[in-house]
Amino acid sequence: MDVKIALIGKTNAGKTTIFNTVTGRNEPIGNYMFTTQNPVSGTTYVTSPCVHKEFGVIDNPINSKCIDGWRYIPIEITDLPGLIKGASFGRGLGTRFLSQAMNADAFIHVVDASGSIDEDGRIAEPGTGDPYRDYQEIEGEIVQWYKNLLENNLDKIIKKIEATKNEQEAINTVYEALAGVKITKQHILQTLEEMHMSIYELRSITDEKLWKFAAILREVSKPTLVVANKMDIPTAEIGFKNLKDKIKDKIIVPVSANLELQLRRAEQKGIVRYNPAEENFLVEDSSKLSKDEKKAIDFFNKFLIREMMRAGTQFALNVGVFKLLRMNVVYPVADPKKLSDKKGNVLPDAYLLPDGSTVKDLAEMIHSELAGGLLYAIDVRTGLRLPPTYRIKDRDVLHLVSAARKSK
Ligand SMILES: Nc1nc2c(ncn2[C@@H]2O[C@H](COP(=O)(O)OP(=O)(O)O)[C@@H](O)[C@H]2O)c(=O)[nH]1
Ligand SMILES: [Mg+2]
Repeated sequence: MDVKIALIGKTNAGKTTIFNTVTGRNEPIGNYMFTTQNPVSGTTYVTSPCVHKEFGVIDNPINSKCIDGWRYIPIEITDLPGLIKGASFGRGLGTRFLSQAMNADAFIHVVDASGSIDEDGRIAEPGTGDPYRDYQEIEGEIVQWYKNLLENNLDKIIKKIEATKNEQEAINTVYEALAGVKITKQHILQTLEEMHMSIYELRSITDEKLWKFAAILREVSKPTLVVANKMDIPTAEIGFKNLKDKIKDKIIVPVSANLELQLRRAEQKGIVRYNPAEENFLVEDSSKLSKDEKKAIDFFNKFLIREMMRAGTQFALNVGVFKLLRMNVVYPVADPKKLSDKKGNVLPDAYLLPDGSTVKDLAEMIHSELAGGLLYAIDVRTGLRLPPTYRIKDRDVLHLVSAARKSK
């Protein structure tokens, strides 16, 4: 049910540092190869202005948190073992990682923008590495993995395609063969459309065309955001510019995971606080700041925020969930007058639903019984009755009415 984001990227790019920063966890960070041996998942949050102010109520969040007027809505983040060139053929940790990555709804591709790692991900002199090459190699590995997956299933798919004259049915067979890796029918349709090809062409597809098919399928099935990490190292400025010049089709967010990790630890001690409205850190008690912490704050707020504009891991997560995955926030309530659940918790839950989801989809997400007897929803803001086909808008507060009276 949770939205899942996976961190991908070359080994030593800073994935685990980012994971620890956003989850508050303490997984081993290392400057040696493959510190992370197995995928680790944790909870982090995206932020959206909470509706409680608008309704003039004090809320008691259950599934989420409300801090300074911001709803922190949980998502799942996975840190995956480092990739290197050749992984799709078993090099390094190989395909063990890749099949795990497929559970995600979106990727954050972490790149060492400072060029402090070599081609194989070993720590090197800053500026000697090539961030764009790292990015391309990892993307290449993922496309290759998709291609392998298609190839391994191609005989099966072709047999099924040949058994039917119905194009929709033929498309279904492809998607069924790939359903284990979160590829939907919509993804297949979109890929065919962008390729200007019919599903029947898979029967005699060239190697080159299959690569292109895999590349497009990878793009549509795993929307991806690029994080340019290690911005605290001076050589990263050039690396970041270079990435922006060469990667035109993706959002690139500058980050310094190391500094942010320090600031998040200071946050846990109550010395600073992240401020989602301005995407910067506020100092709560400057007398308690260590010299390093002060430097980290200055760098984050002045350089990253003022000069680079929009930066940081929280911004990256929000962009991933709200822009790439186009999620809306919805607040279901059992009692439309008190805006509460049955126990009296006001605005208890905030859910993420992809744009285009309906009242019916929300009901299904909450409870299948509720969906079965669903009659309509009440828009708590206006008091209007909304049909099950109503498309939910961001920050809707809805009361679902079902014949089964299982309303939440
Ligand atoms: N200077 C600097 N070093 C970083 C940053 N992020 C990570 N590192 C260092 O890069 C190395 C690899 O980090 P890690 O998170 O283990 O990378 P992973 O292999 O991608 O998980 C460690 O020595 C980190 O301390 C950063 O923002 N700035
Ligand atoms: Mg790691």
